[in-house]
Amino acid sequence: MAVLTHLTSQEAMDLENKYGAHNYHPLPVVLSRGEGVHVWDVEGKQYYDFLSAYSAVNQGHCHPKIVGAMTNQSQTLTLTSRAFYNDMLGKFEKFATETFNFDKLLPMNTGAEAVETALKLCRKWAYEVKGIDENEAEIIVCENNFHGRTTTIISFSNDPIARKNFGPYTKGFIKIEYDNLTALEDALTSSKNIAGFLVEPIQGEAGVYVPSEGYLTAAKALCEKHNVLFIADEVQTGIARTGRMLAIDHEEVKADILILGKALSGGAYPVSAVLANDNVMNVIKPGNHGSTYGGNPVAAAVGIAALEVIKDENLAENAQVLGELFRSELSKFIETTSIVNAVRGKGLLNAILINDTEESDTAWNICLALRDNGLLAKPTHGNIIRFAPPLVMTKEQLLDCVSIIIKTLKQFE
Ligand code: IF1
Repeated sequence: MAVLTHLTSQEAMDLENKYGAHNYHPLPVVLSRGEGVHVWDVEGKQYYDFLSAYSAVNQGHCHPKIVGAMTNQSQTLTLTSRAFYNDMLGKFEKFATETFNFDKLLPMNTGAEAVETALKLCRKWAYEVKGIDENEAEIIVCENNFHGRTTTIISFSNDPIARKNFGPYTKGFIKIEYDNLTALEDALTSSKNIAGFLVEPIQGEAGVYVPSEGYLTAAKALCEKHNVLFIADEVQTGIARTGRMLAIDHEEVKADILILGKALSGGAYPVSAVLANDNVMNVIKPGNHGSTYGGNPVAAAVGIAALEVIKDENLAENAQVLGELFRSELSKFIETTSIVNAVRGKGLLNAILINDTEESDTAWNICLALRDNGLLAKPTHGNIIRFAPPLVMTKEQLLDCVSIIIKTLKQFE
């Protein structure tokens, strides 16, 4: 078989099953094109994308401005490594630090790399600025977190599937209950070696858990009181997804270390970043950290275009308005049905709780039926289905999707 022949969906799935590692269990649909809020499978069927590659495609699939920037730069200069300067990185760093109001940015590629970078940065600050004894730094994290899949990150995960048989695990992390300020204060006072608090402003993978109003504000204040860095992982919640540029903006909280990824590139190219002010970022010296592709010219061009699209098209405002409409429509339906217990979320990061056990396959079967009805979504844990369409969706399209979702849910009543 020539490598690039057209495949049927089944042929494509068979190839992946035979030649690919089985590290995923995808919904059985094979996509071959994306544009805006729509994707098409290899047989040409159109779907609404209600996952957005886990909130990476906030700007819509194949956004022309982002693809144009990527194409132009790819025909000019793709990669220099950081052994030399390039003419794009500084522009991206300036634009992004001004957008998020930080002194400096450290560019990486994936979200997990950015989380790892933030952890290293926090530890080095702890030893060289706070004065914690070397190798004694502790970072507080939350139960049911999701920050990526590297060995250190899964070391502080409590998801057995993500963690089991990948030991020995990295030390130096204290787990506390999410959205529990007493637990945070207890952890902060439990040791003089606390360096940072790493938190998702909304726990995405855990099931779109929105913390209590004021939690992030109070948590930041507690961190300040104890000279501990507040580290916001906005890889999934950032870049306008929740109705503000950052999810922590809903409470006007400023992170000491901000982690971005996913929609920082609009889903066109791996781009992630860690932002901090000089009092933190300047502990990093030449040779301390880096990556071959981190800050490459294509990533920089794509990152600039992706942020410009968010601003130019007012996507945070659109996410806010359409998110309220989505939850309002679903809430009305929930009053009339037995199959859904609740809807929750912020902006266009939402989830519904299916009225069945975590172990049931009802949520999965609902997602199969949604696929048949022209909308793609996927369960997070067991009985929770996440809904996260591209932020470029129109009101008419959203209402069309709401009717597809309700029609599908009724099939399971
Ligand atoms: C997969 C989950 C979501 C993230 C937060 C860091 C990262 C992620 C808050 C790491 C990545 C992705 C990973 C992707 C599916 C998706 C995901 F289901 F895995 F948990 F969104 F909830 N911080 N989340 O959400 O970024 O290294 O992946 O670029 O692993 O299948 P990454």
